Amino acid sequence: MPTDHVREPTGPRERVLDHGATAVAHPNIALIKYWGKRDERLVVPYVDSLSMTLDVFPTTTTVRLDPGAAADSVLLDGASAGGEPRQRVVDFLDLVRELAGRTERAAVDTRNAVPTGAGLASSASGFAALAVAAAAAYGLRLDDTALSRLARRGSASAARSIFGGFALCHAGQGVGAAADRSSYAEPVPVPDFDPALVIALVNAGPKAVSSRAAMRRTVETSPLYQAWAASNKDDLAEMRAALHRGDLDAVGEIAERNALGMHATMLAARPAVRYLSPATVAVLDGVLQLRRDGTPAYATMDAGPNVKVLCHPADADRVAATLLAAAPGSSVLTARRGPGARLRTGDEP
Ligand code: 2P0
Repeated sequence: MPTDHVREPTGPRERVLDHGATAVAHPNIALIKYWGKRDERLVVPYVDSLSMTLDVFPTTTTVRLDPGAAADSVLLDGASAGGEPRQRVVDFLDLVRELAGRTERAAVDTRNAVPTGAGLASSASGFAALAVAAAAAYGLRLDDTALSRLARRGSASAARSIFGGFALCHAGQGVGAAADRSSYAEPVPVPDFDPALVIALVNAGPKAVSSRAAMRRTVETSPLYQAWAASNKDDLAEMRAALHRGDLDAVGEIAERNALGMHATMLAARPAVRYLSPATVAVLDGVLQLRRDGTPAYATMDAGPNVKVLCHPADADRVAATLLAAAPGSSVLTARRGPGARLRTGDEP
């Protein structure tokens, strides 16, 4: 679905870019985590995961085909990307080109409202937006399941950001093509459950170890990994039931233990991977204090020091104030459930 035709003079030869498509996607936070890949090339997870897509920190990505170009160009927040970030986008475009039977190079312009690489799921919103925009630009007609499978090839958590609200990502069965076909996310409809997620940003800088490298090391060296992966199945079953009951306390308790268990697997890796900082622990103390004082609040942490706290919307301001007091110097923001990835039509700003 081409949305625009853009002419851009590029020096001596005027180059015509066309078939552009723009997509918007939001990050998601896993309540049941994905950690570890059973196929690194195809990005197939070891475990199922379940997440909430947020209404904050969208990524907006435009893909324009550039038939005259010898290579893809990638702009990330206005700056030309190089190294691994660029290579991941180029690899992803190669996959889309292979699926579409096309060869044109592309110009990609992606803008994150979320701090990149800080454990706030920028790769989830990023590859979900790129999947939707690139599929449209290259004329692929994919349903949401196929888009989710495609987004997974960029980043496993991106498979879930294709959908709004709550989404379950299947680890899939078999190996090779069978694993690729059967690993995708689908929505988990729980229309009456609409909690708040208070995000405590204790450090917005990029992380020291990429989640990709950290999960590889965890799978290869942590004696706790298999035990956590096995317990994830029970956590998922209990989480689904708790979501359907709209039981915030059960959802929160399961999410918190699942996240702490995931971090325990990393702490036991050799050498250890530790994303949690002193400020993270201070925020966790704040969450415990809230519960002792009668306010339901439950924490989850990803591949970074920031903490996301699940609570009733009516309690969000109190929770935010407590977390700020627990970790002075941090900033807080309240998110709710947000929309799935979608193409932006030409008349939107
Ligand atoms: C998750 N995380 O389920 C887990 C929990 C972080 C902790 O998915 O290697 O950027 O691109 O598949 O998806 C972060 O890892 O990693 C992540 P790749 P991704 O949200």
